[in-house]
Amino acid sequence: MARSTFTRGTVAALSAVALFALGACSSEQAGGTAEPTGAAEEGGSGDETIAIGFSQVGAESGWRAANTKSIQDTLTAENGFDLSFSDAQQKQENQIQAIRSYIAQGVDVIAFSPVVETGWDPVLQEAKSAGIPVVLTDRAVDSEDDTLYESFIGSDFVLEGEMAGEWAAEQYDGEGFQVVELQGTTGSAPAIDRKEGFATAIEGTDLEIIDSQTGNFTRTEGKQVMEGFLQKYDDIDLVFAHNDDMGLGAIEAIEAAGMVPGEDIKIITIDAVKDGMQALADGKINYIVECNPLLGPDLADIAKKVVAGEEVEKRIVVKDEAFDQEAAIEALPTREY
Ligand code: GYE
Repeated sequence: MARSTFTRGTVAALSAVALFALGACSSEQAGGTAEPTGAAEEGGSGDETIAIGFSQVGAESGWRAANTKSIQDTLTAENGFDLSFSDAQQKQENQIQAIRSYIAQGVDVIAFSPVVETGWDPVLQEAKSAGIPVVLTDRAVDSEDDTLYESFIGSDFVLEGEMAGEWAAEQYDGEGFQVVELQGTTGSAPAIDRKEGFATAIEGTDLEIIDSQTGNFTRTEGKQVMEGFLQKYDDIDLVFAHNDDMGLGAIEAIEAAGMVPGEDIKIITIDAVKDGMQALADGKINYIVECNPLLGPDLADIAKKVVAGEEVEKRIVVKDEAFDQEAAIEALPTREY
């Protein structure tokens, strides 16, 4: 796909200007949390409030909690939004239902983070027919028709997987490492892309993925799957977990089996949320590739432009860093999430 890209820094700068301009003409208000309201109550006549419906994936991880907070803290009445927020509990049918109810409410914009990649065309077509623009955040959809959404804001998950794999190869190639992989939610963009990126990066090395199963991005399932791996194999050298939470679950399983995580079995994860970074600082995780969850400001910016009928970038790529133990110790005190 040939898509134009726009980096987060630029967007953040633009959105800061937009928010400042808005703040300057709104009356002082204490910034409370966004309320799930019935959207544009008076039909939006006169005032410029943007009614936005947001369908969140769920509350499966620390990353998701930080992402929800960023969205709710940014799409406030003070910033010119009337936010309807819903949590789909990791179920596509719940997201489809939420999107349909936003269409029925007649919101100005719909935003969502699609739990899985496929199966969205019919509901997105309904939004399009109703004239309601859609913005994707965090995860992509797999659709032939990219007129079904205005913009997709989120990280490059293939690159994240590659960064994890490159570090693994750099550290451990030549040692015949046996790797187990804890995959994210089956069919989700980050699970598909991180798996692909990691596999590509370790190609041609002697690191071998001996098993790969989903832990659904949760700590509980990550632990259960790791327990299964530990029963099945007695020579696991490295865990690649598609997020911190599953890596933290794996730590519990490894410790329960009488081994030392980070030493007997190395661990690489993705996200770099607080709990993960703490485990990295403590030496229980060896390396973390960041996935920035603070998408609220970019979403606010794009939503305003879309409603104003302005042209927006089709793809906004969020930049991510990576951390080893030393970098985690340094970053932790000022970490926002
Ligand atoms: O890595 C994981 C969350 O879609 C990038 O979803 C997101 C992923 C994140 O559950 O922790």
